Amino acid sequence: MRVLLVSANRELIPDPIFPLGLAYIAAAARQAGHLVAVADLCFGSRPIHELQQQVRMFKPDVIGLSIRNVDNAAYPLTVDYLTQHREVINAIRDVTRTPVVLGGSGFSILPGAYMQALDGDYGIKGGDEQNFVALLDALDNNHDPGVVPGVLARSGNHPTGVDIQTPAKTDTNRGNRLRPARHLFDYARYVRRGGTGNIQTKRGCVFKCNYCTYPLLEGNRFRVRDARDVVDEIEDLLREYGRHPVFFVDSLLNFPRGHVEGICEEILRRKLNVRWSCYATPVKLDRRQAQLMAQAGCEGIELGSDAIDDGQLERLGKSFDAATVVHANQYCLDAGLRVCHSLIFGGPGETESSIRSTCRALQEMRPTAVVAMTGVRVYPGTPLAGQLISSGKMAGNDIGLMPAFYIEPGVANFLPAYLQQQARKAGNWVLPGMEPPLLPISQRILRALGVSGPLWRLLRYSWMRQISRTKFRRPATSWGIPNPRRTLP
Ligand code: B12
Ligand code: SF4
Repeated sequence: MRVLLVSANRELIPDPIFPLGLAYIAAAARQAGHLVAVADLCFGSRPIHELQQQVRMFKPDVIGLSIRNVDNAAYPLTVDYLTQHREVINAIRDVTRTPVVLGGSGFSILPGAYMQALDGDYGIKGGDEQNFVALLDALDNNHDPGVVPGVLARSGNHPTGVDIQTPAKTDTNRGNRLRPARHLFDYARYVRRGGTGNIQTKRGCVFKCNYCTYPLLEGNRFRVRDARDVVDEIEDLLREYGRHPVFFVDSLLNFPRGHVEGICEEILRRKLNVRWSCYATPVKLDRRQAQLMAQAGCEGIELGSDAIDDGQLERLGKSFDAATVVHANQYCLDAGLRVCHSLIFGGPGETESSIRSTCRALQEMRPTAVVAMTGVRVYPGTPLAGQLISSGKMAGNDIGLMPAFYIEPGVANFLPAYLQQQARKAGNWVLPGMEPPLLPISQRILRALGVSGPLWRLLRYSWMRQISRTKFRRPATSWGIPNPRRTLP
């Protein structure tokens, strides 16, 4: 079949991100013998027009539309991408009647609602490339696509638009060493403009943080790649595209124990000169692990700490206590790693005292950077959504197509001003929902000057604070529209 794969994502902040997931889908479809073309809307000056032209010329039998982001997950400066996704699908419908298959992480969070909102012909929830291949086969052979795992057909929509989530099916590609078809895209441009490439070493997450979608998207077990296979891919990347830093897109790179160690040892064994960064958990992050990561080229880790207060960590369903975060932070700094803490303030049960204790701990820990969210983004199908609905704190209808956030009412008035004050005092904090993290133009200039790797690690410099802390009030996004109804209390 002739398959056109479209990456709808045009967000350039914090960086343009190479559509790795769609590159996997493309590789699987090619491996199954289909003729694949891609339309990447990220950089084009007239992306919609260019897409229509490509559809007319390529004449696809099937179009796969990848929807990565639903919104920017930040409050109150929430940016919702639905309008832009509608624009893309309408443009396709204007020029062809070819069936459109929706997929991607954004779609998989709200499959039923997105099927309705975009009027997709088919949708595939989750990341198993073989499901897409099976759907293509079914369409090619006039079989019933409804029997393909993870597939939603038009008739199968949930009438309410609110999704009933089940964990994504375990994917099968780990065994056959599928490599993303990066060559079909302009990977080098993403590296130039975004400062990093990306690579995946495993899927899934075994932890049960109550607000998190990752176990729903990728499954609640780890499926890990062999370290040699991962490092082969890194070597290929550096050979084909020149030396550049990579971001490991795994939910957490340093768990289960032994996984990151295997990759680091293989990098060191091959004397590979690569800079990389990743998400990590403080669980079992000890001195040895931090040192090994630093030796193998890690230039920064983003710790999913969420809070540094025992009560609040427990309420968020985290699997560690505040002392574990403090120690992990210290091991990383001692090893020379830069550390950015991702925090969520205002979740259920948060109090002024728990907020202050997290901020006090941060002052003492002196991390490289802090990204602090005001309120917690509530996604359908998560344990948090269930708790909030059953306790009457949110209505089921509130947790659907429009981005929903929860801020504990007792701290709603105190929190925004307090966080802004902390951010001003510390100097290295980013408050994505309240202060735009970076001007698109500043991002562009930094990357054009050859600054690569994660930009948060530069927040310790006052010039960086200057360009990311301007008083501008425009959207913190290149093409999304902040929702004007959302204001600070
Ligand atoms: C790593 C990551 C980042 C890194 C990326 C670094 C890099 N250089 O790659 C950073 C930190 C920069 C980042 C930024 C953002 N991110 Co992010 N990120 C992720 C994460 C953890 C993994 C993404 C990834 O690469 N996965 C690996 C690939 C292989 O999987 P995939 O893309 O999902 O593709 C698979 C399937 O979805 C499917 N698929 C994909 N396309 C298609 C198409 C079709 C037709 C089909 C059938 C299937 C299909 O098959 C693929 C193969 O398995 C996800 C969470 C997650 N676990 O998915 C969040 C996630 C994608 N991010 C999210 C968000 C919100 C953002 C930001 C908007 C946050 C912000 N305010 O800055 C920005 C947007 C940046 C941008 N320009 O788009 C959300 C999106 C949902 C939402 N709320 O909208 C997610 C899902 C996290 C969440 N909150 O649940 N992110
Ligand atoms: S927040 Fe991190 S550790 Fe917790 S479930 Fe999500 S990906 Fe796993």
